[in-house]
Amino acid sequence: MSQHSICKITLPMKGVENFMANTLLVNPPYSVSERYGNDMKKFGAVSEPLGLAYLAAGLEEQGFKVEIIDAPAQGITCKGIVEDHISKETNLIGITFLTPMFDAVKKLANKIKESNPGVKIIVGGPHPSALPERTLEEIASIDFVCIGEGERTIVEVAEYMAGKKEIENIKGLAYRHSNDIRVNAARPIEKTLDSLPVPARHLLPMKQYNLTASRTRGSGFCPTIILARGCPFNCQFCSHPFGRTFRHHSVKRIIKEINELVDRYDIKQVNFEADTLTIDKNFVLELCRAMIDQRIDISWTCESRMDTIDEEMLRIMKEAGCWQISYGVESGSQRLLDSIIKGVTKEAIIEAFRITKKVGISIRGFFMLGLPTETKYESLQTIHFANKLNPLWAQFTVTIPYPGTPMFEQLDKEGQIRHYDWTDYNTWGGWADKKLPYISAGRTEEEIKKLQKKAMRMFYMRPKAFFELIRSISSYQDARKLVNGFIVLIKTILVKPGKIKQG
Ligand code: B12
Ligand code: SF4
Repeated sequence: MSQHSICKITLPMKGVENFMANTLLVNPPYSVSERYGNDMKKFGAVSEPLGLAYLAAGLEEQGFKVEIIDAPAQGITCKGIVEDHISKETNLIGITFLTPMFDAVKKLANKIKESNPGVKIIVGGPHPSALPERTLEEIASIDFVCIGEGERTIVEVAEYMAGKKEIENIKGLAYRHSNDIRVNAARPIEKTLDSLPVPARHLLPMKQYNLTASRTRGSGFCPTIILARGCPFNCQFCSHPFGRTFRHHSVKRIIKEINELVDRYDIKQVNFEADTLTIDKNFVLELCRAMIDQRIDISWTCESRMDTIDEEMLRIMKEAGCWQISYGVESGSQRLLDSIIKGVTKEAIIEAFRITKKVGISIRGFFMLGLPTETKYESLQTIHFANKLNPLWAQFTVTIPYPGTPMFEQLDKEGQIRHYDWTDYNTWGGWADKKLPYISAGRTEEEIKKLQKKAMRMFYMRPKAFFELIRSISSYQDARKLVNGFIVLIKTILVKPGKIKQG
């Protein structure tokens, strides 16, 4: 089957006799250049929409027909989706939706409704989950919003379409009723993650995916497995899409997913996703021991909080194949770390970096610029702190108060949100030239955007960073990625930044 063609499967029906919901799930056409800007687009990740693959697996398990279009990965446009991928049988279309995808989702939903008025459209994901009523108000062509985890909700909506379920009984759903919008009772979080079927990766164009150079070695092909959901911490910029209760898959299930990826796609590396993987030390130790005992020979990366690791854990992670951890450092100012309720001190960060390097695990650091009330001095403190910590890779993003975060609520209440053009809510706004939704008092948009580029130059153009990256090269692909990266950085010195939108 071509990786560019839509993946189709037909399953024997399990419980739905007459009217079948023929569901099409869509990752909307939101291109890598829109996300990262033209200069950085080569480095952007094209990663699998695992949320849709989880939904599809739930639908398949119940005997519903389902297809997935991953528009960015398959290079399919809005017109292409509407003209070539909606069949006479399609009656339910589900679209996944992060805040900056707003325009792409709106355009797609409107076009679908124009040419297929009978088709029902449901959206889900962090943006509509945070603003269900507003999303239905702002996009008239959408019929339903799924709030929170969607595996059970989508199946119940498909059952409703088949006349087997009352809409008011579907938990975690917002919908239109006459001229009103109704929001049903909340859906409880999925307590036992293993009760969810393995994501339907067979419906995704798996070979099209590529993670960034900073997260892969050799080839960029590095699928993701979700190990856990939920996080009890309180970082003010985080929208907690999976709630505050940490839940993980069983080690048995995780090993099964790894083995499936090895068998089907011949993977050599994998990315473990979890809101806070290392919060449960016993779980991490059990997983790593199982990987070592079962001689699972793949290398992996993960993200973690610096106050939830210790040397014993890092050593066994390394032995089990972990070669890189991403840490969210966020700021070099203790005042700002406290104000965003990060819950770590600069000393704890320095110590976490020290032991991670000592164990021999490479580090990717995330840093935020333009936090609420941040001064220019504090921005520079963050860049200097990044240089001092010296991870192998550093990522500097502009702070965006995303709906659903305490930061958004606070700034919105204070009247400090500059605009609600959701498509500009992009953390790469300096590169992709977006109008920033928040700027702290006394600072300008132009300055923050320039700073995002300057931070990268100040970090990567240090001889130490340069030579460590050269030392990390393990293949021809790695070398090519690095050369391209340096060309982009040099361009930021030579070429003036693009015009900044007014408004
Ligand atoms: C891994 C990750 C990434 C990865 C890959 C994401 C991917 N595969 O697309 C990378 C690094 C590339 C990334 C990039 C970005 N990310 Co990100 N990312 C995450 C992270 C940590 C995990 C996402 C994940 O794997 N989820 C697992 C799957 C199972 O969940 P899911 O997709 O949300 O789907 C479930 C429900 O949401 C729902 N659902 C989702 N879609 C639909 C559709 C329908 C029809 C229904 C019924 C239900 C439904 O059901 C699913 C199953 O339960 C989350 C934090 C988090 N915990 O969610 C942030 C998060 C999703 N990212 C976020 C953001 C902002 C971005 C960027 C926009 C940043 C930017 N450049 O400005 C980009 C955009 C990327 C893109 N897809 O185009 C925000 C979103 C906030 C918001 N209001 O939109 C989050 C929540 C982090 C935060 N700040 O709080 N991200
Ligand atoms: S940013 Fe990470 S540690 Fe902080 S609340 Fe969100 S998931 Fe938890």
